[in-house]
Amino acid sequence: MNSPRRITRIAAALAGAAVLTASLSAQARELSVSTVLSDAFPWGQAAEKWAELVEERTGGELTLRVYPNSQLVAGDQTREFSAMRSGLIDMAVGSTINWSPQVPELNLFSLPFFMPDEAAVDAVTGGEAGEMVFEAIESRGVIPLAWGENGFRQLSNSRGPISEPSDLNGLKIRVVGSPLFQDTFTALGADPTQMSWTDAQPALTTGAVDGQENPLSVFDVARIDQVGQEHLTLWNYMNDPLIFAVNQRVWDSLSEEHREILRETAVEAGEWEIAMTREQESERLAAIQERGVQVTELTEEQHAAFVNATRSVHDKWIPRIGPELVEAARQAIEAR
Ligand code: X2X
Repeated sequence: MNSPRRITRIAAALAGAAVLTASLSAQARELSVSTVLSDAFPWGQAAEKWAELVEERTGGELTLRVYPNSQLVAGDQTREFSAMRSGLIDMAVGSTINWSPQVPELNLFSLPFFMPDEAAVDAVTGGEAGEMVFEAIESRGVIPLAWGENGFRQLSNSRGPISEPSDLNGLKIRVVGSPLFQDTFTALGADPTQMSWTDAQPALTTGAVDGQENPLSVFDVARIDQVGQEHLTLWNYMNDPLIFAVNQRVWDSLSEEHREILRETAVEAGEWEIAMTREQESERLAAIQERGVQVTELTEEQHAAFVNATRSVHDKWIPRIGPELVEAARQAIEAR
């Protein structure tokens, strides 16, 4: 039975366990990371990679817990930045599009046909313009750490091939909840409807919308063709970088060592994800074509027609983005 000695031993063991638990919880700190897409996509994999590297380099003292599918903002991805700024979310790997309603400078990346290729994107993010964008984020209470990439966004629809602006006439296109997109697709003669990614998939399935735009990785992994999107136009009209970032107060509460680790691992995870996303583009396109999607590439002339049709978007948005920032980006692109 329970002898006094045995009870003492049990009490000692319990006390030991309590001390151990206390010291473990004092050391381990869990931080939430919001993403829109899960780890079925490069975007979600970027966040998981970051978490993995942080766990490893802090010896488990910091744990990043990734919450995909915009679940921390109830599916409303355009509220992610505000939630991170207010501290509802500790960190995020987020899209420049989704944060642009709160950080107007981020609309730089959505200016139609402004960034012609990957080298242009790298020249912008890696140079003075990129620093200006990071300062704009920081001035709003969020610390940006590194870049990732959702990718060049391509146009799909269920009606027919699109090779000139008039092909978009009257087509209902799902766009993200960022006002610039409304302007771009209106300028092109389409009928844009803003909705979250969560709402986009059912809208495509029921045919409530005729088309959408997203990078090839999203089109491929989400099997957008299987909801009737059988026409895809490769028009590279904009690139959608991702940004790894942390709430300011969370950042301030971390040790110098942990901050350094968070930053260097974000850079590593971002570089890894950008390289992977780009490498996979051609095999994704091949897979999409194999599934029967009709792919349209634009001639130089057709491309120019889209550029001309969207000039008014530049006129309206450059003052909001900041002419200096746009100029710094333009120079970086020219010098690439
Ligand atoms: O909603 C979209 O289209 C997505 C998933 O690409 C973004 O979050 C910008």
